[in-house]
Amino acid sequence: MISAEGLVIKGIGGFYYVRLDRTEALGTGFDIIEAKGRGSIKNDGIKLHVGDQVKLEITDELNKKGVITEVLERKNQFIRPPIVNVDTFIVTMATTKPKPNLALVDKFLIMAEMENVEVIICINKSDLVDKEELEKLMEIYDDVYSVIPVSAKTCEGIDELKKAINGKKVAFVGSSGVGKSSIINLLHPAAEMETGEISKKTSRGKHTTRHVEIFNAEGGGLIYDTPGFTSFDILQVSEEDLRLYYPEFEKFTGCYYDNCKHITEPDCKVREALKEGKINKLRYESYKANLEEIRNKKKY
Ligand SMILES: Nc1nc2c(ncn2[C@@H]2O[C@H](COP(=O)(O)OP(=O)(O)OP(=O)(O)O)[C@@H](O)[C@H]2O)c(=O)[nH]1
Ligand SMILES: [Mg+2]
Ligand SMILES: [Zn+2]
Repeated sequence: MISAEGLVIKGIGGFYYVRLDRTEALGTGFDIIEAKGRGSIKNDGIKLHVGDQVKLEITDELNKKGVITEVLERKNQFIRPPIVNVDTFIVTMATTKPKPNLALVDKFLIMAEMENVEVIICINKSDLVDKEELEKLMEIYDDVYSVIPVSAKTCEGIDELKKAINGKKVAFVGSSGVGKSSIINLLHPAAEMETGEISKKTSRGKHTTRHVEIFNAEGGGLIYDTPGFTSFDILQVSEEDLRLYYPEFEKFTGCYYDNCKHITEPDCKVREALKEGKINKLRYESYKANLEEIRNKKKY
């Protein structure tokens, strides 16, 4: 029996695929072991996730099987998508097909803000719109986040994205069909993930990626591909706290009420900034949509 350490790069049906850190023991290159979690891990109430660094025992060298015995401490943890130890969220949207769902994009941003994870906004399918339309989308976020427009079809912007990844652990998140897997295929040609057509009828994605999976980035770093979804709840955020996760609002302090939600309150600095064009209107609209959703959820 050989003890080793490695990274969980995929998990399907109770099996975890662990890429070993050092493989001298096995005498091969980069090796992947199929492992189950030892009962004691489950007893501790830990569920293994893609991105976990683990200790394992290799029980069958020939068939590359093993048992995970310990999960090392996590830097951070997300439930949807279920990933851990991420440095950066690459929140991905498409210019069109599917049409941007800004309230949903914000939910990914909120998740990142809550865990203090860096954000890059990637606007894919730049080939499908004219320059003006693309710039309008970029403007929504470029006050706050770095925004990188790309096209997985023409490869426009892909080099810039590669530079931005720069050795980090980045997770591509976003709606189904926006092109996450298509982009990742270009960042690491060996990845060759399945990509899916967009439904002609609904212009929605078809949920091609079913499982989270980690790939090596060309210039160092790790890339997490995640399944897209078309909607999800936010979560544990309260009405009062939502505004905290819109960093550009925080620049405009001094509202009449300390706990101003920036909706109908008098003497609201955020709404003033909105009127003066200092806060993006679409971003404010999606803030309102998410606030409304939290309010409605509370009623039930
Ligand atoms: N025109 C155009 N089409 C693209 C581009 N990127 C991806 N597509 C197409 O969009 C469709 C969906 O792409 P995927 O990469 O499967 O999207 P995804 O975000 O991984 O979707 P899920 O795995 O379902 O979450 C495919 O038909 C791609 O060929 C692009 O930049 N331009
Ligand atoms: Mg995919
Ligand atoms: Zn206010």
